[in-house]
Amino acid sequence: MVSTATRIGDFQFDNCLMNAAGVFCMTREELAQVESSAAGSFVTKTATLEARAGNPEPRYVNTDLGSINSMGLPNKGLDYYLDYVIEEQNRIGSKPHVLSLVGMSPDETHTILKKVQASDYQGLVELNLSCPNVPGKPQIAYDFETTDTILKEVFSYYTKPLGIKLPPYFDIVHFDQAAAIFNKYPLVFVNCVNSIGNGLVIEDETVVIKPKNGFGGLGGDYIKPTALANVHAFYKRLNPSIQIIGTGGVKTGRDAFEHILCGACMVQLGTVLQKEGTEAFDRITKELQAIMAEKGYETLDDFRGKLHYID
Ligand code: RRO
Repeated sequence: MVSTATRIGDFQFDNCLMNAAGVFCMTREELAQVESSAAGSFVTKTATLEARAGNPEPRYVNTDLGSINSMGLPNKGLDYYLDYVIEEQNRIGSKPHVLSLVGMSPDETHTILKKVQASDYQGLVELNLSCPNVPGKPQIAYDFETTDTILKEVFSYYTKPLGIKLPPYFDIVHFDQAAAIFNKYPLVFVNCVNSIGNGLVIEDETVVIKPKNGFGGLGGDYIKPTALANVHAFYKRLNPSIQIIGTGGVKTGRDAFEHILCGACMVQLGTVLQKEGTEAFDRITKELQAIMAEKGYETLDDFRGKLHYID
C-alpha cells in the first residue's frame, strides 16, 4: 500500500500535492475547487492589506515549455482570504491550509502579520518574499539585509507557524548566505521556488505580455532544474526543523518524485494546474504512486532527501 501523505510542522496532509500560490486561488470558488480535488491542501493568492487590481492584460501566457506572467499581485485583500481560511478551519473534515501574504512595504507586512496573529486563524502562513512583478519593487529575498531585518521584526511578535516563499538563487554562496539567515529563525518551512523573475518570451517580433515591456516570471519546464537545485541546496543547509516545499516545473509524477528526492515534503503545482485544471492533482498523484510502488517505497520518508550522488 502506497501513501503520499505528508506533514509540515504539526499539520498532517493526506496528499503531498497542492496548488502553488497564484494559480487557482484568487477566489473562494477556485479555492473550493482545489479543496474538493485530490490535492492535499490549498494556498491562497498572496494577499496584500488592501485589494489590488494588478497589472494590465495580457499578463499571463502559456508557452510550449511553461508560462510567463506579470500579474502584479492582483488579489482581493487580506480580509477576504483570512475570513475564508478561518471559515474552512472551523469546518469539520476540512484540510489544513496555507494563507499567503505580503505587504507593499515592510510596515504593511508587519501590519498584516499582526492582524493574523490577533485573529482566530491557527494554520500555516506563507510570507511571499519573492514576487517579481510589481514595478519598482525588488524581490525582497534577493536583498539579504532587508530579509534578515524583516524576519527579525516578524518573530518579535509573530508566534504562529510561518514559512517563506523564496525566489530561485543561482550561486552557491547565495545558498550559504540565505540559509545562514533562515536558520536564525523558527521558520516552519521554506518554499522553493517562485517563478524565475524577469524572463522575456517573444512571438514573431513582439513580447507576449504587456506589463514591464514583456518581462515576467517564468514557470514550467524552463525552471525545473533550478527548482530542484534550490530544494536540495536548502534541504542540505537548513535546520531539520525547517521543512521544504518544492515548487517549479512539476507536470508529472516523475517531477514530483524528483522534488521529494531532493528533500521536499510537499510539492506544489503552478503552470500545469493553470493549463490542465484540478484534474492534474489526480493524474500526478497516481503517477507518483505508480513510481513509488514500482520502487517498493510505501511512504515519502522512504526516499525523501535521499538523492544519490556519483562517487
Ligand atoms: O502576482 C504576481 O505577479 C506574482 C506573484 Br505575487 C508571485 O509571487 N510570483 C509570480 O510569478 N507572480
